[in-house]
Amino acid sequence: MNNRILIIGACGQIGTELTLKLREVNGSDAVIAADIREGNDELMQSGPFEIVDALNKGAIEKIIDKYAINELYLMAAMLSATGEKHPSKAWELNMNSLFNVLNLAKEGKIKKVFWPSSIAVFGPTTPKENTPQKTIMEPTTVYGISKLAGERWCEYYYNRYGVDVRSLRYPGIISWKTNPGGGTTDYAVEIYHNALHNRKYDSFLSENTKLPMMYMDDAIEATIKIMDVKPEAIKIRSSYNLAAMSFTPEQIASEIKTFIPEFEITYHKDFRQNIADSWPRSIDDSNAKKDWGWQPKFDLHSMSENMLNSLFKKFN
Ligand code: AKB
Repeated sequence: MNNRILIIGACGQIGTELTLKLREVNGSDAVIAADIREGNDELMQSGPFEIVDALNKGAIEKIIDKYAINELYLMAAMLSATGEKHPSKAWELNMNSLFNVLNLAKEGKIKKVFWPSSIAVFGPTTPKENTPQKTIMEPTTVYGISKLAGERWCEYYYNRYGVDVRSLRYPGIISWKTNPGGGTTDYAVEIYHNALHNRKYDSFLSENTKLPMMYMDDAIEATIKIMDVKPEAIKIRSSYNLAAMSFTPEQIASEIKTFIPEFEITYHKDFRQNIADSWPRSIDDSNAKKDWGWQPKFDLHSMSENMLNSLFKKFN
């Protein structure tokens, strides 16, 4: 059966690049982008687009019927920092959008679902280095609580109703095409923009705050790969740990200085420091490597080179 794909939350940081890549692979007409608002020109001009609220199950169902969709990526979510400002809205969006999609799959409307989880499922009592797939999970943010609950529901719908749902615990994602919004790891994107345009950056996380991160190209590759493998290869139906690199603000700043020697960083922590302090510093993703052949390509140096070159071309 040919893939007929719907991406909800297609205009966000990951949704935008995922849509473009899936259109490249499957053909533009087979990949429907949907979001509550329009996206950037490249996304809007590359294929079909529908306005949809992820909380409106009936509206999602209409789009599924209209385009004969069989595969759905639910990328709409409220991230960690914004979630702390609007806890009940974050819970409502993150949970009910997932229920809408899982129920549509349970009703046989779609055959396969991708839903992103996050390193935010872990909390201060989780082992911080090389955090295992299975470990203590006591998240302290509403975003993390919603992702952990979502993981349990994904596994439940797989076990109870046979829903083919697949998921990754994304680390902080770094990209140049679309900005992230409302996350704690967003500093690692802002820093490149500021390095290029202002030669300085004021970090809202302290110099030694080490967090797991990944370049967008790797995140997209992992997402497409886990959706492509046979169902039998997926041994974990909650969500897979996923890793590429870990670094601190100080380490990313000194890497940027190898390209822009005048660059300077200062530090003024805000409420996001507490969130970052509750998360792992590095992740053990050996299950993803073993079960479906995951292997990241970018490290801090190759990512920085690619980010700075791409941003330079975009703005000049
Ligand atoms: C955030 O910072 O909230 C996200 C995430 C790690 O899931 N980027």
